[in-house]
Amino acid sequence: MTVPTTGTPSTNPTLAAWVDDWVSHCQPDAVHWCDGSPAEYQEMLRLMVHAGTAIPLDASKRPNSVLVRSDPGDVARVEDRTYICARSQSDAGPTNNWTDPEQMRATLRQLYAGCMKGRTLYVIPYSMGPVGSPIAGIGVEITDSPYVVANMHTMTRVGTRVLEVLGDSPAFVRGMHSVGAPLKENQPDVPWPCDASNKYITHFPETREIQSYGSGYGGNALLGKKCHALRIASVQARDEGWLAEHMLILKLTSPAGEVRYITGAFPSACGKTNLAMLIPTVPGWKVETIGDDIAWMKFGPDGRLYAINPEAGFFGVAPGTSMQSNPNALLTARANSIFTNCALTTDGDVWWEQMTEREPASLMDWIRRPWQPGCGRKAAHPNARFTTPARQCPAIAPEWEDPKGVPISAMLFGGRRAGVVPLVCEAFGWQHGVFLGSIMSSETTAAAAGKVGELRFDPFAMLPFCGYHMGDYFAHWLKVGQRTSPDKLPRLYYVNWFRRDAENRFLWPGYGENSRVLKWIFERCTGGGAAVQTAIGTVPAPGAIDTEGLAIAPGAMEELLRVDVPGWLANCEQIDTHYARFGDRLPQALRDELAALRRRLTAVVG
Ligand code: OXD
Ligand code: MN
Repeated sequence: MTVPTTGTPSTNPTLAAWVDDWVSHCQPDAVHWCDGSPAEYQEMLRLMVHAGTAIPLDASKRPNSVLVRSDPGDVARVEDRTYICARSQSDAGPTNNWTDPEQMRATLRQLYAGCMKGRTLYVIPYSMGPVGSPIAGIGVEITDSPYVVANMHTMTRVGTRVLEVLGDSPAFVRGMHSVGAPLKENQPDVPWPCDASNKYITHFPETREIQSYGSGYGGNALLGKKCHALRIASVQARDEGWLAEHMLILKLTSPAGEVRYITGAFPSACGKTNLAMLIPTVPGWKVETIGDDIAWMKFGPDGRLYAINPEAGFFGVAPGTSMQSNPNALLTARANSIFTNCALTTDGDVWWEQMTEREPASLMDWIRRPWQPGCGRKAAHPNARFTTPARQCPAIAPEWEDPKGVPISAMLFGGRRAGVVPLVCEAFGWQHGVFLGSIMSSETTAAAAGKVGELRFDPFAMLPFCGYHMGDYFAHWLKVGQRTSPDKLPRLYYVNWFRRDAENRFLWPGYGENSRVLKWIFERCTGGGAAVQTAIGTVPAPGAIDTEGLAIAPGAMEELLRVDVPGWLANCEQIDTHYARFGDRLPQALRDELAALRRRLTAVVG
């Protein structure tokens, strides 16, 4: 039986056959090929409102925007249900869940049988990166969720022009997604269909495929983001000699008008969006945004690494975002945005914790319950999000969509560490920088399901996102450093905005004040920036960080830059355990770096 179809089906034979197979297996009531048009986006909003998934916000306050509340069982990425189904378990490595690909395909094939009954199957052709850019990549996502279609419209470039660039090529990432909630005849739908207790987020790196089942939320369902742009792309990058990283990209301009581009890898919900959009407190300096979450980097003809932001929107963490912490993010989300799991105000707008100085007198919270200040519950879910177009960001750099990318001068690695790790430390060279990236650790946040505040090693902020063996990933980074001359490589830095004093208070104010650290890094990249060599790396010399006008406790700067030798020696023990997981796939160069660090630390203690 032919299924009623709207939109223009692709004539690409590989794509058409792949879609046909899933249509006959999932048995949707209808098929729609997405064209990426504004009318299509509006239709998705209309469908969501009609189904009770979304409510329109007051157009005078938040034009063309909706609030969506998910099922409470489907609120974050599910790392324990995320699999890398490489042919050999050893290729997935010790940091990924693994199941044999054929076994996983069989499990999912069964779950997908008839899973779209009563629903529409949408085909979303998308480009990660500016359409046609030599650094960009194409994917096609099949989904039965209008929420996913609408979010993909904002987060990626969707539609006909992508199919034109793809032509008849079979080189696209295949993403299959279903919320896993078929409808029987006359069965009413629920506002957020999902199969909360039976989620699978699976990747088949060798065949560049993704199969996701049961969740409609964020990185579990918007397959262009974490699944394609990080897990599958990291494998492509290894095979082809480039980098797909969990990094923001920013443009830093000095008062003299000189420009440097910087990337930064930080674990989820550690302030990447804030850093990418910060408003410097140092007079005359300017930060503009290229991307807030993912960077794809390839070598240009001049031997330098050029980065693009593969995404077209921001899927930002809402709680904590305010006109104080990140005005540019709030202003970006002023219109044309989808808010998920935020609270609803009595006048039809959204609210979340710390959005305003004073809490509203009453709200409807994210699980649709009445909420008042002091009631003991959060109004918004801690992982509530806004999906908003990057082009609306007041700080977006004019070149953010340049197909050739921007040349990177420095890369930051950072985590959330209450102690030990100083405010900033420059690597001695590429190999030492790769070592610093490999030992990054952070206290966990609400972006992933699980316990918040536990210390975990999160190398390069890629622990949940690396699509292959992490030991091989380190080796790949080392190899990238050998592909060009050292002076063309970005300088590498380890930063920590979250160090605390003995009373557990933050030592560093963060946010716009981070521009002081960026300024020092800029100076280092342009031949200045006074520095001292320590056992752990090169740190700013006393007075080298511009503290003019900075309100900071006496002695805090010294403490922020202090090398805590006993703390680092204890850290080395933890690194031993962390490294032991990678067995003989841990590059010898990193073992050597750890041994050298120990020697330098021991020499300090004498
Ligand atoms: C994200 C994440 O959503 O890292 O960006 O969890
Ligand atoms: Mn992220």
